[in-house]
Amino acid sequence: MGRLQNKIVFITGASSGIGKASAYAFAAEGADLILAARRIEKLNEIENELKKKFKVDVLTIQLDVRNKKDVKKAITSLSGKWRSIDILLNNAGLAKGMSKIYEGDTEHWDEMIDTNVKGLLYVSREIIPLMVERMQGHVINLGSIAGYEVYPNGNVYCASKFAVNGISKAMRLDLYDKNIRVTSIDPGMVETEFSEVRFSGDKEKAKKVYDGWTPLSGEDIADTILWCALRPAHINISEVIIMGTAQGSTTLLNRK
Ligand code: NDP
Ligand code: 8X3
Repeated sequence: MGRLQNKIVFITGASSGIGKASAYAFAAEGADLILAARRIEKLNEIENELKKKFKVDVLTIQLDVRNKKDVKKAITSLSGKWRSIDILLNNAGLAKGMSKIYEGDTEHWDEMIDTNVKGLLYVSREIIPLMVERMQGHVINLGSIAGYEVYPNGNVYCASKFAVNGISKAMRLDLYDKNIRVTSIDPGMVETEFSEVRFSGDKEKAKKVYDGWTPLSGEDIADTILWCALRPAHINISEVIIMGTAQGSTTLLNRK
């Protein structure tokens, strides 16, 4: 019997990378899942696999977290047991481009801030009240090492993750007396679709980021997220900074 039987986990950005790996990790512990992302066909494939392999209930929602109205509609229309969300994994996020602040693409800036900051807030605003009502829950936010350390040409992405860092700290102040845990998971480089998205589909350029060293995998982060979720109820893991052994900082990599 899984340790999260009868628990409900809501994951944003579950169609790929860390979110997808987390869906598998939570399902393996028996949790029922609400999976949200824009690419519904990917979510549907994951749903089928999870149901078959782990016999858990899965609900998929096509959702762009940037759309405040859609976020509200998706969450207010949840019914029955699906309203009793135990764990919210605020994972949807992305980087777009790398450039000097005076040369940045403002469309990229909007996309990063709207997704990483405003999207996370919209989803949280709808789900946390359901947790407060039940006086239980766990919010897990995907921050980044980029929320502690700025690197050259990372300006707006880093700023968006500094914002997530601040939001996680603020959530903890607002929720510690509501029996709701808040965890910030802050990885260094993880090999997912992240770099491909950052470099607008340039697979070669994306691959180079991970060449010559062993980066973290989505599964490594999912394992850490699950570990936080499985701590006894009186323990809140506030922040986890996790990097590959060959990563010394946002800019230092021990490539072979
Ligand atoms: P991926 O690109 O593999 O996954 C990103 C996920 O976010 C996808 O499922 C994507 O789904 C979803 N997403 C993006 N935009 C939206 C949106 N507007 N609405 C809903 N879902 C959206 O990258 P990762 O798994 O690496 O990234 C996950 C999180 O981890 C991000 O917040 C990222 O900033 C953070 N992170 C990543 C690190 C890394 O090096 N990879 C390191 C530190 C933190 P879809 O396109 O289907 O909507
Ligand atoms: C992703 C990690 O260092 O590429 O948040 O910005 S980094």
